[in-house]
Amino acid sequence: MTNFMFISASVSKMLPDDYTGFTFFVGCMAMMAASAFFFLSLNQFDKKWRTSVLVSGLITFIAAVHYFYMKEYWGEFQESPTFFRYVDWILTVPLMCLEFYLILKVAGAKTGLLWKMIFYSVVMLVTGYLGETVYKDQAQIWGLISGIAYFAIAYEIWLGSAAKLAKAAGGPVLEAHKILCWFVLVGWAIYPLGYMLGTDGWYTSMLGKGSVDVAYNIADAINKIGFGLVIYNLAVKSQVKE
Ligand SMILES: *C/C=C(C)/C=C/C=C(C)/C=C/C1=C(C)CCCC1(C)C
Repeated sequence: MTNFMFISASVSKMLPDDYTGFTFFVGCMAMMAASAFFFLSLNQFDKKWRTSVLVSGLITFIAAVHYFYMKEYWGEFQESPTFFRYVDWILTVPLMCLEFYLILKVAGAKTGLLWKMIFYSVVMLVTGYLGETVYKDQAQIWGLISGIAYFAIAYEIWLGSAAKLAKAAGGPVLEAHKILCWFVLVGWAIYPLGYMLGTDGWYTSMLGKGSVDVAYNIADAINKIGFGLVIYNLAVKSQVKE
């Protein structure tokens, strides 16, 4: 009962000109809809592809739950929910690395590749978090370290061992791998831009408070849902062929 009352009391007011709040709200709905779509499609796939599509659904579902908290936090305090944001990322980005590994398994991907990419993403996110919270006045240096780790991920999939495995796999796997590579290079590049928007003294005055969240929210929608759809599409194509 008390729990229920807490939930009903926690619905915060949305101001009509709160565009940032709007993107949190729409983000939450979009992630929920995408999760329903991926989960409900699971039955049509055989075992080999089911795991990949399941992970797509988990990524958007984890995001949906975090967006629920983030939109409340924003509504209540009109402040960036940086903590929830990074908890979401630290769970979902490694799952995106897992997607790369899962589709490349047909070409003999080893778990070493998976751990390497997870390691890079943890470095990228922990240093980004430190730059946005604990060491705000050294945002540049933490952002730089984070950027190097981001570059390492991009290198691995575009030119490193993951790229070689994709070439060896060929066909729809290679096609899907290429599209995912573009997501990482272009879609993920929105995040460092958002980070710069949020760093004091850089562009904060240009677009105002909340612009960092708008950038992150748009990037999340593109990357999490788009990424999932590429995997879904690959699963559909491969299934027809078999
Ligand atoms: C679903 C969430 C995703 C795909 C999040 C990705 C986040 C990044 C690629 C963040 C990158 C950052 C930098 C490259 C430098 C500045 C700090 C970060 C963490 C915003």
